[in-house]
Amino acid sequence: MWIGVVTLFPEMFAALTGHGVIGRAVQQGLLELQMFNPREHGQGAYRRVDDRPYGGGPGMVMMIEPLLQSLQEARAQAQERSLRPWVVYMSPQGRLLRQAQVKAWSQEHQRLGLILLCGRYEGIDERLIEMAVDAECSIGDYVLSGGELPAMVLVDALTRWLPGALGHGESAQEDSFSEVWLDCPHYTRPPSFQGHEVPAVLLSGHHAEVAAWRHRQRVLRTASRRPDLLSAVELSAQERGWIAGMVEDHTDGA
Ligand code: 9WO
Repeated sequence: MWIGVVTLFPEMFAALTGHGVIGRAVQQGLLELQMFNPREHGQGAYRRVDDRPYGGGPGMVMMIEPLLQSLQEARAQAQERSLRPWVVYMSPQGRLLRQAQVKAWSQEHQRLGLILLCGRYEGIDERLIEMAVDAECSIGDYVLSGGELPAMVLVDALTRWLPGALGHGESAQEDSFSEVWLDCPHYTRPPSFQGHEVPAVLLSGHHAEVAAWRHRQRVLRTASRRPDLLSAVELSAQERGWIAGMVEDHTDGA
């Protein structure tokens, strides 16, 4: 997958490409990350990329022209690879990123490529969004100092779905569970630690019982911690029963 990133701080992305799953994906050629710095198209001797906001107020706004030139540079690189990438602006005003969308985009944009636009200051000139942005993407309801960390979050989430990116031991949780339910609790040795025990079923060796226990834990944790996620699923009678028993049992696993 080819991903172009338009950013004033390309060095930040070394944190992503230098380690672990993403680093390996880059080395294996599964992921190509290309940086485009609007500073190179800045105006005047000081390579200016920001200006004061019309209407007044504090802070600065990123100017259209340097960003548009970086976008054109990125598009040209995409074209050389026969790609037709979307431009995605990382912004708290965007649609909230979810795992189902990550999975869909990882497939879609393996064919098309992706250009991630990272804002700084108070943001970018709205006309650039109208003219050149296909989607706005938020990773959560908080304001940061720029779009770079959210862009890295998106690249990380997408890369995990690239065929061959994860090792044998790792799984992208391809089952339908990962989009719907929270994860179950995990344990490793020792079986008893300072009076805290590993649930006996996990030591039993009964694979079917382990699977059933894990599924129940996922359902109960989702119901107790993120009930908002339940509206997206059709609950089975068994799952409804587990949730109904939650309050009496005090066994929400949370
Ligand atoms: C600042 C601000 C202040 C008060 C109310 C709303 C506000 N929004 C912003 C804002 O969007 N500032 C941005 C800083 C300008 C563009 C880049 N910045 C950014 C991107 N901060 N946080 C993100 C971001 C992107 C995706 N997902 C979560 C946060």
